[in-house]
Amino acid sequence: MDKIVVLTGAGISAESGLGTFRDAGGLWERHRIEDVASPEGFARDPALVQGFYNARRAAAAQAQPNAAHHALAKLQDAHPGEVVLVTQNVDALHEAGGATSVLHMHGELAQALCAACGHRWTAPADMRVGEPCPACAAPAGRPDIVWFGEMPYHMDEILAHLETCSYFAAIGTSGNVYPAAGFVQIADAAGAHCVELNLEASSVRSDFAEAREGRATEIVPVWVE
Ligand code: BV8
Repeated sequence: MDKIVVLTGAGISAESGLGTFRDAGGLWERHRIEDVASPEGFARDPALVQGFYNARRAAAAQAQPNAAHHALAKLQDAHPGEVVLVTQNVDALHEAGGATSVLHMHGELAQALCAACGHRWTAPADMRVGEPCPACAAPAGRPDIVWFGEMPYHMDEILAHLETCSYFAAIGTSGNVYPAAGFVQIADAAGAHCVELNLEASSVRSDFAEAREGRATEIVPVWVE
């Protein structure tokens, strides 16, 4: 069985109109990372952070999947059970594009998490400071997002797939954030053929055996073929 692990980042959703993190005018340009994507930032200014994610949740709810999302769903359909889709993205465009069993290693905008009891529920469009948890009633609801300094989700499962895959593709990610940026080295050490599909060279481009440059909606459908 030839297992393929695909890792995606903000670049695959860029053509659906969702901001990336580091391109000019990216999300972080308007906010310092520490202020909005960290537990400390949330503790310091929960209204700013809830507002930041409410705005992204609204934008993501309006966005449509693009040809790259559809192409990856087609790849999964063509190779049932062999394509593991890991995303750093917190939008639901892979699922909207027909993908199944998407591993959201950095969480999901559509989910809320109770910081008191760990309960998860579908996030309201606008989460408030002190959002009450439907399970324990504590005013501890927060976005179900993995912030800097927090452990990404599904890591054991992801690492097991990386160590046993034949192909690894990173799509639309700048390779700046770990542990995701280090996945290529694990796959390469396992003997996988590693390809980067991105608008430009990422910070870890030299770890890949192959690279294809261009917009995801153009190069991903061609690569899937
Ligand atoms: C952890 C959710 C430990 C939030 C995100 C020093 C050295 C190394 C590591 C560290 C360090 N100091 C701290 C760390 C660890 C830290 C880290 O890596 N920091 C970096 C900044 C140095 N990592 C963490 O904290 C992680 N956790 O390490 O935990 C631990 C251990 C034990 C116990 C507890 C904890 C957690 C990191 C997760 C943070 N959360 N997202 C939110 O979404 O709001 S990160 C966020 O940025 C994204 O999720 C993504 O992962 C990351 C990078 O973004 P990209 O997706 O790559 O997007 P970007 O804009 O950067 O790039 C877009 C790319 O697309 C570009 O290359 C562009 O050219 C391309 N593109 C654009 N348009 C297109 C395109 N490509 C194709 N077509 C197009 N049209």
